[in-house]
Amino acid sequence: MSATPSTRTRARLTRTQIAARAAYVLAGNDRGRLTVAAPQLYPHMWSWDAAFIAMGLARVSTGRALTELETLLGAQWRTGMVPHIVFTEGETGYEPGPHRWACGRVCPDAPRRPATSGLIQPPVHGVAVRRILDAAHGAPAAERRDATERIRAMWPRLLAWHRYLAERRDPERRGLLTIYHGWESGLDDSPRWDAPYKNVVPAPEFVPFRRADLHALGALGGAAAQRPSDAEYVKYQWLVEELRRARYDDATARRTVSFRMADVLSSALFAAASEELATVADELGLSGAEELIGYADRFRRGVLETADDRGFAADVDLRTGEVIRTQTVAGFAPLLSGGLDPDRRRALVETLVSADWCGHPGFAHALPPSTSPSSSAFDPVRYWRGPQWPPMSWLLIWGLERSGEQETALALREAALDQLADGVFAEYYHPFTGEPLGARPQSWTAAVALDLLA
Ligand code: 9WN
Repeated sequence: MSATPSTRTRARLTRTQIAARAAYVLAGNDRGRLTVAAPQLYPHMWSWDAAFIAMGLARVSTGRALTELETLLGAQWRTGMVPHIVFTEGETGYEPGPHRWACGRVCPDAPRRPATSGLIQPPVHGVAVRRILDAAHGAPAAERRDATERIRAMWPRLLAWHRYLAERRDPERRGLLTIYHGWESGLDDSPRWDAPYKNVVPAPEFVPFRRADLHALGALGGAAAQRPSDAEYVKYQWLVEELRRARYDDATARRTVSFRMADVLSSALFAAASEELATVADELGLSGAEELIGYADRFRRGVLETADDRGFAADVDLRTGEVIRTQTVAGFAPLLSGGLDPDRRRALVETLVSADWCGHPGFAHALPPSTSPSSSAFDPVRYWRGPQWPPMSWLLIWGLERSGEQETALALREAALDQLADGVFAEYYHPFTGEPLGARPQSWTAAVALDLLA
């Protein structure tokens, strides 16, 4: 156990102080046209982090928020794919770096510059665009006009992104997005992927490279026990190698890569983001509203088809057709996609607040853990295997609000702000002690604080 004092003894910030410090963190991590995810551990732009960061920045400046999305979309592939990492030039502190991905070299659809990874992350960008436009409604006329124009200008890229996902990541039209790597889910080492990762076996000649993440975390005083294990990391690296050999071509990857999962949480977020973008299209008179509503319907249905009688959703192993039921936060996907009948929605909210989840009597803050403490896979310090992640709290608060579950949303919002009052803006938190874990300051944590306070 680390010597970090528990939340009970650490100084607590007022709400105004949280907002001021969160804005300060984002300014410190700002590199001009992008905000690094976390200066030491993740010194580049990450796709879904950028969306959350843009939502937070929108509370300070809608113009700067849009710059974030413009930078990300500026790295879009010809296929419409938005890469999970946009590399900042000259930064060598993260592995796998640009030379390992080699996207620009092996794939004609990838940009040569900026260098990017060859994966995706959960498509929450449409949610960010909606929130930026909402924030612009309250801004001075010139800022509002500028925001509207810039959203119009990025619209073809947003549509291309959603089209890419609907066509290339769900060619069988199940309403579920295919992922080829746990990194694509954003919940890298979640127990969701334990079973499918058993089939990921690096070739005997594969030489794993140095783990820069452990070095960076060590410098921050964090322990290796907070990160995915070495055994998992070799598989992560091997999957990158498999994808590179497939030249990041979706049709080839579907045949050759040893991990192919239907990700229920990303699918729910895709449904929600499509719906949000459709409202933007309506408001600004842009094309594609019907198409987006079509995606929202299809993916909502896909998510709900995996739900059990309590509304709890599951991933599907597309290599075997097996439904993989795990006690992870992804099970609450229907609260994000919407569409559950009122009985099952109630049941799902009751599960969320039960002692197996947020309501565990030992928790420092009644927030969703990444994995249920009642699961045998639960680990309170290790990454997505137990700790509480502020962006995940944000998503569930947002989903609850959209589902009309205001009371629960409010309780979670209070708990989330209470957690963030430590002023550390950590990547994730120990559910029992409230101890900050992982990278710090983490940009998306600061960003969700700003949005929650708005
Ligand atoms: C791999 C940046 C990202 C987040 C992910 C989180 C972590 C990367 C890593 O950091 O993943 O993409 O190196 O561990 O799991 O959700 O986007 O903050």
